[in-house]
Amino acid sequence: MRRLATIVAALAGMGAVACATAPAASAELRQFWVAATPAPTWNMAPNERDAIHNMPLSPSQTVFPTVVYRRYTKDWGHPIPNQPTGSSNQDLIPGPLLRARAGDRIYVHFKNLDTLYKRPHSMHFHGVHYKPSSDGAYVPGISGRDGNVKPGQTWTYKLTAGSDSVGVWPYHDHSPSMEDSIAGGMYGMLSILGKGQPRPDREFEVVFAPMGDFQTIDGRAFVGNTPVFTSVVGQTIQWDVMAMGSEHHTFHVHGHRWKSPFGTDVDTQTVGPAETFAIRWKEEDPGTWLYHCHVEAHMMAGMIGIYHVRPK
Ligand SMILES: [Cu+2]
Repeated sequence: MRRLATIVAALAGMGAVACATAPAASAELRQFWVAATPAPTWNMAPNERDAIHNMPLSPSQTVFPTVVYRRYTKDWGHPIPNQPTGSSNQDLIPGPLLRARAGDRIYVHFKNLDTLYKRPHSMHFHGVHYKPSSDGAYVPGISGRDGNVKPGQTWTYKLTAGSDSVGVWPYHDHSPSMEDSIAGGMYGMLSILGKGQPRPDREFEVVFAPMGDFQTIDGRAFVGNTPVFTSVVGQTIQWDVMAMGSEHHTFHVHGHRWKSPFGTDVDTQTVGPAETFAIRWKEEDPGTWLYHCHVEAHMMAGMIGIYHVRPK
């Protein structure tokens, strides 16, 4: 008996030590407020130009009403930019970049403000741990309110970033209106750092998705409309790349190389629907570069943009 008590005491002691030194001690609760809000005149090509074929486009081809995820201050006080400061000249598509670190708890407070189509919406997250009530996917007769947030309603998705959550992951509408919502740009990314992993100086989000008659990057088509990403020589930059829809894409950056998941040097990497990857490099090549999907039909339909690297 005494021996058992000693073992229990020893285990308790180990537990105390484990708790005191556990990285969880530095874990945070990260809270985000996001709403589904109308973007009644979303324009895939605001400059009304197909810069690949050097042809004019008309608003009847490029403008359509949609609903997007938008980041808000606490308790949906007022809207704030979806993208990290200095990382892009775009907003609204994709939805907010939700950043956290392994070990963190993440609360995403979602409100459906879809006064345009008055559809139900939801948020379904990949890559993180959660209970079924935070799944956000609608299945008739099985799922709860998390997968079917009606206009005017709210839901809080409670997530945890594990050590197996490091990297970038999609989130998207998985409600009864999922198909229309994703076609209209209701998707975004989680970006989760490992414990102690430094944040990059610049983080660029590239979401390849078809939209109307075009192939878009972050909801825009053709150079002059797609995101212009910028960095300075010496900065560490990270590309967060994702595909949504039903097609595969090949992410290509001119004048740069990176390590593939197999450790080989590449300058083009494939990404399929709901797949993601994050790549990093220390920038040392000043100039104006192109990035694009290398599926040629996609590039010709708008999937191409500009990356500016300023000298130090
Ligand atoms: Cu493509």
